[in-house]
Order: sequence, then structure tokens, then C-alpha cells
Amino acid sequence: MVIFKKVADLQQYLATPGQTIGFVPTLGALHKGHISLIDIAKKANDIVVCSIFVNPTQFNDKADFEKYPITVDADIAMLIESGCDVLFLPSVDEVYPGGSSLSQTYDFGYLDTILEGAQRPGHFKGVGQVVGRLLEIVKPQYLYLGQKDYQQCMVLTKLIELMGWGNKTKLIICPTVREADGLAMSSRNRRLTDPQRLLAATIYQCLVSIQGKQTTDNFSTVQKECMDLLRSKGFEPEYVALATAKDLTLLNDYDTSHPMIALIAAKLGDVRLIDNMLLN
Ligand code: PAJ
Repeated sequence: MVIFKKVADLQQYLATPGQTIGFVPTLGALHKGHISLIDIAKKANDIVVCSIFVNPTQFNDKADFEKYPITVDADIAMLIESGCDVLFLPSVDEVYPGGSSLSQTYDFGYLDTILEGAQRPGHFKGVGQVVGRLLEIVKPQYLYLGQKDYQQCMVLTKLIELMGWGNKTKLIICPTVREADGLAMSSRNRRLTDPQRLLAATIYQCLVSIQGKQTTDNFSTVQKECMDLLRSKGFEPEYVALATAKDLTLLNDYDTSHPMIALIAAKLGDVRLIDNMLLN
């Protein structure tokens, strides 16, 4: 694997015409969920580029940014093992040579007003800014993202549209990789204490129950059961929501005429966890 810290060096390396580039952007602290994206990208591209960049502009919570785990040596070892071809490991100045104030912003409209957009003001502006910049640097044919961050996938679909890159870069949404008890893998999981880790899969259990009760119960009943269960285990739930899978229109009740998705965000101690499940 070749590691680049400078945009110019990376672009020189990627300049050979005719090769397809698959791109996996990350914040690092890699786990098997991230590696699954590399594996999927490897099957369909000549070159797989992974980026590790803890983007300061997408952290609306300063403490979350400061506590974000940094494990670069272990990340590099995992990427080599996975067969990733290129790691882009830039500094903040390299990504934002003109400063990181949000110069280039995109308007994600409705998507930025609900769920993660409502709970984390400014977060998606920062995600759009950094992914827009990374796409301009890497110019991949395929961008690989995890369903784990479903709303982010929708926002970045819109970003590609707003950039007018629909013919250049195709977004591929990859399945969520889970621990044996159902907990979605996340870099933040390593900040859970042992007792918290034992409780963390409650979020997954709630999603399974929302999925399982769609023909027997009202969503509001199941939603309340989930909120109560999460609170009883010590979580502070932010939302337990149901939406259309296509455009994240929030639903008050199950509507089997649309593909639906259930989404949960909850804090356990000071660790914020999110997960979702398509209902079908
Ligand atoms: P990060 O949280 O590091 O995630 C990088 C990619 O890995 C995202 O597309 C995310 O959805 C995916 N991912 C995370 N956990 C996963 C899991 N358990 N199974 C499958 N995929 C998983 O998301 C970001 O970074 C940033 O916002 C980024 C897009 C890099 C912009 O800074």
C-alpha cells in the first residue's frame, strides 16, 4: 500500500488513464465495518483509495472531536492486510488550504432538518464540505459508504447531484457490519465501558422489534416500548423514528406501501450511538 499525505503526490499517482478508482472515505479508528467497504471496492475497481481524515468541520460537539479515537498505526496495518492500494492521510491544511471555515457549503434542504441534521446542527454541512473536497481530489468512479450512516448516504447522494457529478461518481451503499450480539460496529464503540458494551445491543434489539411488529402494532406503541426499554437500560434516546427508505420522509405509522427504514440515536454515558434497519 502506498501512503500519501499531499494532494499533489496522490493526484500524480492516480493520473494513469483508464483505471477505475474506488474510494472509501473514513475518520480512521478502523474496524471490520470499514474494511468491508474496502473488500467490496476491491472487487469492482483497479485501484482502491481509502482516506483517513478526522474532519474538524463535521464535529458539532467539540468534546466528541477531541475524544475521537486516533489509531493510525493499527489502521495502516488493517488496510495493508485488506489489500487496500492507497491510503490518503492528509493534514487539515492540505484538505483546506484556504482555511477550514465553511467556504464551500451545500444546501441539503429537508435532509439537514431531521434526525441527525436536527440533533447535530452543522454536521452535514461539514460532511458535505469534506466529501466534496475529497471527491475533487480523488475523482473516483465509485464512492463506497456504509448503510450504518443511512442519512449520510442520502446527504451524499444529494451532494453528488448538487456538484453535477452524477455521470462521474456512483455511490454504492454497503451493508452494516455488526458484532455477534447485533451492535453495529463503530469507532465510538471502543469508548464504551464493559458494562455499557453489554447493554449497547439494546439499540439493535429495538430495531428488530420495530421490524417484527409492523403488521401487528401501531408504530407509536412500538416506539414508546423502545424508548422505555432504552431508558430502563440507562440510555438517553434522542430519536426512535420511522421513515420512507427512499427520501426519509418521517412516518407516524407503518405504511407498507413504501419501503421503510427505522432509525435510532441514543446516548449511553457520553457515547452517542446510531443505527438503522430497512424494514422488509
Ligand atoms: P466513519 O464514521 O469513519 O465511516 C466511514 C465509512 O464507514 C462510512 O461510510 C460509514 O457509514 C462506514 N461504516 C461505519 N461503520 C460501519 C459498519 N458497521 N458497517 C458498514 N459500514 C460502516 O462516516 C464518516 O466516517 C465520515 O462522516 C466521512 C464520510 C468519512 C466524512 O468525514
